[in-house]
Amino acid sequence: MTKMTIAGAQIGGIQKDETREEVVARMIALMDDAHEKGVAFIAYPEMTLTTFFPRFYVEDRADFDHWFETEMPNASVQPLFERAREYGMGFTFGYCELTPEGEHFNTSIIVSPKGEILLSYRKTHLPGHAEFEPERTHQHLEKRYFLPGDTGFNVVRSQGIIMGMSICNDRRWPESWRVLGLQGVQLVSIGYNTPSQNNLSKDEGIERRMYHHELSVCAGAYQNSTYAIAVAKCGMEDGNHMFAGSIIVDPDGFVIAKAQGEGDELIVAEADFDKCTFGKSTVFNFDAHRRIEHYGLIASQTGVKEPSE
Ligand code: CDT
Repeated sequence: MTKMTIAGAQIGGIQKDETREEVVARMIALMDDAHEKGVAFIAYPEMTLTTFFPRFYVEDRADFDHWFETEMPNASVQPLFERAREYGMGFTFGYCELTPEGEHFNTSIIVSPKGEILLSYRKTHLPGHAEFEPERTHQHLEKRYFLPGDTGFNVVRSQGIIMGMSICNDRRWPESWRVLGLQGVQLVSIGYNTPSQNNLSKDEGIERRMYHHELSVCAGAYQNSTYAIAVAKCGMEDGNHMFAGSIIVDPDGFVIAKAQGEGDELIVAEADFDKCTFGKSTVFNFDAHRRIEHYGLIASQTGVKEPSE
């Protein structure tokens, strides 16, 4: 029997000139609050340490290397690691990783209550585009600044359960969830930065975007019988709005905690990980019911091929 109090630490907008130290102080304030509430595991968003810079274009991408971390942990985040160790709290957060080989990834890590990095995940599904597109009102240049992740979706045992990660756009792809589900995942943490502005469709307002976010996380959790924490960096960043809507979802696909505002905010839920067993042993007993002989296209074909007329 594993029960645990889990939390999502939503972070309000981070402006361009905010320092890592200032952001880490905000993260620690939420961690202090979480500790008072008995939280054992806390999830922070995608790219927690900096503004969501892929909205800006630079010709020479090296000019943006200052948004990246060349080691983890480093001096800026050390106080967060120390506070978590003091509290015996596990955590996860996202940051931009620049490897010694000069590769750029959108990364997140799971850290044990002892402060050890147990798992590193590099974002697989990079939305947006690689070049400046003048017809867009807002640029989304993740494909310019990051390589597609090379880790795949892995899990780790920590704090008595099986944990895994996705990052932002990954939550919309059932394939991400299923690969984690096939490893018995019981808690998926997903950080996100989702711009509210729409570039190419006037019909798609914030309500629809929010619905698609919740739909994706609830479906992923239900169909793999896992808890999920989906946590935003949101609000206004340098004049650009990103929606909030951080949620914790149970293995039945129900939202059990939800952020009310668009600033720094803690959402907390009691998780009983035994509840993962029901779905995993009945309707989503993969071993009993999956038919992999019919799923080949999923792993062999990227785009749609329609039949000939
Ligand atoms: N950060 C991130 O992946 N955001 C995307 C925005 C998609 S619209 C270009 C998301 O899926 O939320």
